[in-house]
Amino acid sequence: MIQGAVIQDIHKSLMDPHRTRPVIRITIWTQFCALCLFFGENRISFSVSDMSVPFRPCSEDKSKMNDPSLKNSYQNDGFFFPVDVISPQEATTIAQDFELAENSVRDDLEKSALLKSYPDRVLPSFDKLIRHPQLISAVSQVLGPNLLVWSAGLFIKEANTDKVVSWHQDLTYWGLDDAQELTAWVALSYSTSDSGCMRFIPGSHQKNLVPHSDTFDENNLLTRGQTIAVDVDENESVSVELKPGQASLHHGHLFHASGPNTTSYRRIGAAIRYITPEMKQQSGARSLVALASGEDRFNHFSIAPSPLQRLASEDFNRCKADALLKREILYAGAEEKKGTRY
Ligand SMILES: O=C(O)CCC(=O)C(=O)O
Repeated sequence: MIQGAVIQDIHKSLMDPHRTRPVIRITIWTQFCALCLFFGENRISFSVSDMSVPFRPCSEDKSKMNDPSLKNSYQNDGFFFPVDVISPQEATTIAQDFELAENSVRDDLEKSALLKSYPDRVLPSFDKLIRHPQLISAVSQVLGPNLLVWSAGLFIKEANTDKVVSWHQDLTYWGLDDAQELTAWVALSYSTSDSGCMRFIPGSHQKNLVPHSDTFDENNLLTRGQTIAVDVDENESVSVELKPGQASLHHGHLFHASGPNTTSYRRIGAAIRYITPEMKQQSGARSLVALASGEDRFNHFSIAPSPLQRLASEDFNRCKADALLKREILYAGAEEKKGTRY
């Protein structure tokens, strides 16, 4: 009972964002999860809707990684989830590594932006994540064994924020010549309806690309605040709730969006964009990719080396050059170029 009270005390202090800074909160969360594991989860009763418990052990979930229906569901619906990639504890460690890095470059706006857009190019922990065997195994079931990562940017929704992502199709502005692409969105915190998880429209990937209009809404996390300009029946949408360490897979033509974060925790996800090496930029630009699995016999892109250490200047410079190139691609034809991504 005393143990339960101690744990509940830690839990209460973690709920108050004014009392703890993000990095410290994650450290305490790790200890909190360890306590929960040690004393047995059953003795502590937090309601499931209280997702302010970001890193909770979830050992009972069976991995769907080798589920034979993965490819069928993906082809029919345009998405598949959940895929158990790493444990909640590993997800905590990666989120913690990012937040430490975020803290150390906080006075440098350029590096801060690059860190969010290229965590896999400047942090070894994220480079390892994009190559994780569980992830590669799941993605290969759809795209085959040869995989490049075109980008792996973070989508972060701070606690109690109005930031949203409007209905869109990913491949609209990426300037790629084909649709051999898949996003694995890996949750590094809980991602629930309350914290603004993604919503997918099943089967919408079969529509090819539809017209979008740019809003440049400052509450929109997309580069151009682009939004689908045809009707989207939101009643058909599926909420993609994930636990830390789980991923969803979605097709580059799938209609998807996400709402605000009304919880007291920070929702973090890495959107890892896998493509096949046959793909190329329509402009002929050699954008920066990572060779995550297999081989590249096409040489359409510039293959980045793995980061040798955290936050190396050489890696930031490589990302900066690619960000200039990607901005040209992503804002092609746009009236404004004011987004902060890339
Ligand atoms: O993280 C989100 O809320 C949206 C992410 C998204 O649109 C994407 O990964 O394509």
